[in-house]
Amino acid sequence: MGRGGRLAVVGALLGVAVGLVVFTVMAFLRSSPSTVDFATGHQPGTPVDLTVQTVGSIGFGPHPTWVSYLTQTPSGQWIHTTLWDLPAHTRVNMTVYQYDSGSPLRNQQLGQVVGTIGGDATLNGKTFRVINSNAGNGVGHTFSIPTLGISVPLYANNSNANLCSAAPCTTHSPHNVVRFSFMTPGPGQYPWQCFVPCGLGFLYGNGGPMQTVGYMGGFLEVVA
Ligand SMILES: [Cu+2]
Repeated sequence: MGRGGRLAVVGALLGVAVGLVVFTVMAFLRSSPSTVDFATGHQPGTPVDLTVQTVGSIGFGPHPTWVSYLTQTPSGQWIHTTLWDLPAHTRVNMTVYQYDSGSPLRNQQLGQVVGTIGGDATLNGKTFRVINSNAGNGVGHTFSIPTLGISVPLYANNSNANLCSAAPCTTHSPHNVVRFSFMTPGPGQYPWQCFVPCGLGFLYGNGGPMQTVGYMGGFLEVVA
């Protein structure tokens, strides 16, 4: 093969390699979870209802065994995402369907409800300000927005019960309903996450789903 031929082969191989890299990068970028829009068309002064669920294992996608949150869209569809667009200075009425089991908290501080309107939350209709995770079923997850000083413990289900194993779970499975409200601040991006080290099989429980957007953490994109 002449010099020109060899150059052509090398060039072609290089082209394929670059193409593969670009394809992989684009596939990775596209895989980021979608955002549920609660801001567009919002009537100023009215609250936003935001409903999520926690499941012990998502049951599909690249990490079917990972623990996860899911979000319900305004039209009622369950989506595997933790990214929300929200209007600024607006009351958010949160409902969490908690389908997972739990354990005693390593840090008892996280058993407290902080930063919500009224400083409390309801568990299956009963108001509470703290959960003693050393009693009963323990705590499965928290819903926490560190930069806003908001945190709510999510009481767990009995791990011996017939728990839902794949999302989205329905209320036919054992669950706890946790409700609370908070105010969104001014525009900006605010991370939220679970503070229970629930990443089973990862170092100290803090890897995997605990550090992957779409599973145990996400963002509030607060818009004006
Ligand atoms: Cu968690």
